[in-house]
Amino acid sequence: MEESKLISTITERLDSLSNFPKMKENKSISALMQENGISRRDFMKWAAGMTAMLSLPSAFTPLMAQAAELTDRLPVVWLHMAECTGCSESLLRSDAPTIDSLIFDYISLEYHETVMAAAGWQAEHNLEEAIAKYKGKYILMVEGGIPAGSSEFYLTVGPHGKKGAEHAREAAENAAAIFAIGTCSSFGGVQAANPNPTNAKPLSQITSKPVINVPGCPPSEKNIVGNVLHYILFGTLPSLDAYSRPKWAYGIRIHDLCERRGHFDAGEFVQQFGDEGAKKGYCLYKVGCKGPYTFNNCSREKFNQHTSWPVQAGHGCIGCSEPSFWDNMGPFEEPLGDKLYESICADATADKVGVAILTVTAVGIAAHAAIGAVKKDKN
Ligand code: FSX
Ligand code: SF4
Ligand code: F3S
Repeated sequence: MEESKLISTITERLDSLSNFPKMKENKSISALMQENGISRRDFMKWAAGMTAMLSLPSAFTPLMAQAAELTDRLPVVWLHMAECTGCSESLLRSDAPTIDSLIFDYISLEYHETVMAAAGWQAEHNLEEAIAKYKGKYILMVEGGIPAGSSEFYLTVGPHGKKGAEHAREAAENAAAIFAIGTCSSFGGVQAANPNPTNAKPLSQITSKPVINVPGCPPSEKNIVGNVLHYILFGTLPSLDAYSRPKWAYGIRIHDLCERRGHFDAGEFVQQFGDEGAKKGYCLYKVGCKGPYTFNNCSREKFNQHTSWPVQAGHGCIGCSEPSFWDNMGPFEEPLGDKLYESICADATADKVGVAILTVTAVGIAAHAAIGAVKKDKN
């Protein structure tokens, strides 16, 4: 769709959304920002950053700001399955609240076990009520892998003793959009790591409804909030990759925009943590960086208000947004080399093609690292 047409479609959508009642007696987003020492100028800068992150032209910035103001019109139900709550924490725990975390406060969270006061019967009642009241209108976010056991008897939640899988399936049934938040919910995560004793599954295997995966262990707050804003702006599924991840966030490899990439290309590697190469900021491939095999926007968007990210802090990427990274990317402080080659031969899984492609890349990357190092030694 051409830009002006798209702008008018979105404007119409936002106007109609602004006629929806506010879900709660929230302060306006501007008041909330002001209270936390964030100026309108900072807010607009953030909106411009979000616009660029979603690969939209800068003309969309005012619409992005308006969409952020309307995040309190969409009810959100957030369910916890088996996980460490790191996904919620990545949004909630910051000593100086970021605009993303304030938006998370502002979103109309109708149900979220970590932040709500209710417990027991009351909590379960609130969940049922939210699902019935906002039928077909709420956004469902599910965090955590879903243990399926042999008869789904794991993860019994609440006074009725319902199973996590039942909760997730029922909530998915009438949701307007469904996000699997974190690698656990997207791909099974640490629970599903070999030997997966609870038969943990990703959300997409529990419901037949379309699920948008937002992986990362935990995912960046920008990718969570960005998905909500994308939904408010467009009301449709974003363009997804083969693993149902939005391409605007997971369309690039960590390695492609890494600030240490020049050192990789020049064959300059950290050989062990703390050596001269580490002090010079050399590439972390040989101490285990999985950036060449990992699709995520960390090297572009960074964390903590764009200040740093794992590789900048001196540790390699561990591939936390990839399926089965606990099994496939380890050991985390050793290069992958051609290790995967053996594991695929032994393991005829459905992921064979994906892993095989990865392996070809792995062998190529390992070869580059070796050749690069030889060249360097000759020099
Ligand atoms: Fe933890 Fe979320 Fe990792 Fe999983 O993040 S940070 S184990 S993705 O489900 O809580
Ligand atoms: Fe950066 Fe890792 Fe790639 Fe090296 S291997 S350039 S540290 S992403
Ligand atoms: Fe995860 Fe790698 Fe980013 S470990 S947070 S995908 S740098």
